[in-house]
Parts: sequence; structure tokens; C-alpha cells
Amino acid sequence: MAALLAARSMPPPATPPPAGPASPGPSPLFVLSDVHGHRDEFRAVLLGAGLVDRAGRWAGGAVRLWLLGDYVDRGPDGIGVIEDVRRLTAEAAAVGGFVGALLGNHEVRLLSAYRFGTAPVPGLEEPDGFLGGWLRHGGREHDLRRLAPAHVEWITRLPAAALVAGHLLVHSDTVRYLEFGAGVEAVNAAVSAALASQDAGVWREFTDRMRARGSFRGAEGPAAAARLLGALGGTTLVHGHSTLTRHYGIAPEDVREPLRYADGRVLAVGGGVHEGGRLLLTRLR
Ligand SMILES: [Mn+2]
Repeated sequence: MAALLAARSMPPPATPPPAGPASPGPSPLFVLSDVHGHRDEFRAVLLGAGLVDRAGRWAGGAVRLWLLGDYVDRGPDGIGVIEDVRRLTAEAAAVGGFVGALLGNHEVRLLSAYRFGTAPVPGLEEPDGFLGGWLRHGGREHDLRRLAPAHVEWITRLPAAALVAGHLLVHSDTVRYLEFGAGVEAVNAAVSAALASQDAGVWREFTDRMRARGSFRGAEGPAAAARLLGALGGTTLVHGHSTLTRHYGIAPEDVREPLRYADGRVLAVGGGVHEGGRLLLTRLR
């Protein structure tokens, strides 16, 4: 009560704070990728940046946060991460903020295991069908058991790419997104269609495209990045999937910041939390 009275007795500020819609300039933009079931680390990194409170509720106000996929597999609580993301999306929207989520290849793998189980898949090299492949790539049976229709519905609505403030956001470091279409809308429409498909052959091809990596490394990397940016838009391509720890040769204890490469056109933000690295919450603007 004393605090409330004290607050009420304070003089009004000389100039009113800017209202949300009228506030000048865009709100801060953050990205984060490859949480891989590490729910505690996810909450901790958001708390550290003031984007959630100690109870894990959205505290970022008008901040925009994009998550670049791979919420599940390789860690203890993939479904818990999905539930956190869904809740944060609603909480942020209610206060003028934004939480967006892209589709990662592990969401595709999880759904393929859920839909097709161990049924034989023409052309698939893996034994035990999609379920076998999912398990061999970090799938956690605990997640599959808890995967409810609401989670499936949420995953099937995720876009594969987003163009935000000049940044092309995707999960995987691959030009194979172009096989879905030329343009963010075309890619996302084709990905939506694949997610709705009942055809195992479509899912095999879908999985192969989404798991591809490495297009932007080496001598041909800058040209490949320019090609994807040219087709989908943006001046900087931001991806997760290939981790700094495993794929870019950075020792886990040395993971501190994202890696810019391909003549500065590409930013890798996968800190490899599941490989002893960390979640790299990265502010883009
Ligand atoms: Mn991935």
C-alpha cells in the first residue's frame, strides 16, 4: 500500500511517454535458433535480455523476436519449448510485441515420424522408415508421446522463410529453399502444401531439402548467398541449423557471438547449445 501511495503521489512526467503506435522508429529485432529441447537455457537467455520475467512470461514489450526453427530433438523438453513459444507469441502480441517462429528440419522429421511411423518409404535409405530416421537424428520418444494435435497444428502453420527489415531469415544454410519457389511467399506456400501432404515421397524430398547445409561456405558461398537473397529478398541472410560448434569449427567454450561469413552476406547464429555451446540470442537491429 505504501508503494502504491508513493507512486500515486509522484508528479506527472513533463512530457508523456510515446504511445506504442506513434513511437518513432522500428522496435528492436532479435533472432535465436536451434533451441533443441533446451527449455531451461531458452528461458535463461530470454531472461538475461529482459525479454521474459522470472516466471518466463513475455516482458519484452514491443520487441520483435524471431525463432529460426529446431525447437525439438537432441534435448530434454522439445514439447515444452514449443509450448513456451506458443505462449510467448500470444503474450507478446497482446502488448504490441511479436514472437515469430520458422520451421526447422527437426520439426519436419518429428512430424514425419508421427505421420508415417515405421512404414516403408520408397527411396528412403533409412531402416524403420521415418521413425527410424528421426530417432537416429536426435528424436526423443518422450517428445513424440507428448505431441498433441495442437502441437501438430502449430507446426504445420510455420513458415520456412521470413523477410524482416532487410534480413532474410531461414533455418538451414541451403539454396535448396529455391526448389520450393522463387520468393518468400512461394516458398512458404509450397512448404505449407508439403506439410499438408499425405504422400511419403513428398515427405522424403521435403526432409532432404530441409536438412541440406553448407551452401554459403567456400569459394562458391558468396555467389550462392547472393542467389538466394536475389530470389527471396534481403541484404543479409540469417540462419541456424549448421552450428558454430560442429560445422564452423569453433570450440564450445569460445562461442560468444554469431559468425558473419560469405563476404559478409550471411550470419550463422546456431550456437550449438546441444553440443556444449550456447544459445546465441542475436540482436539484428
Ligand atoms: Mn536444423
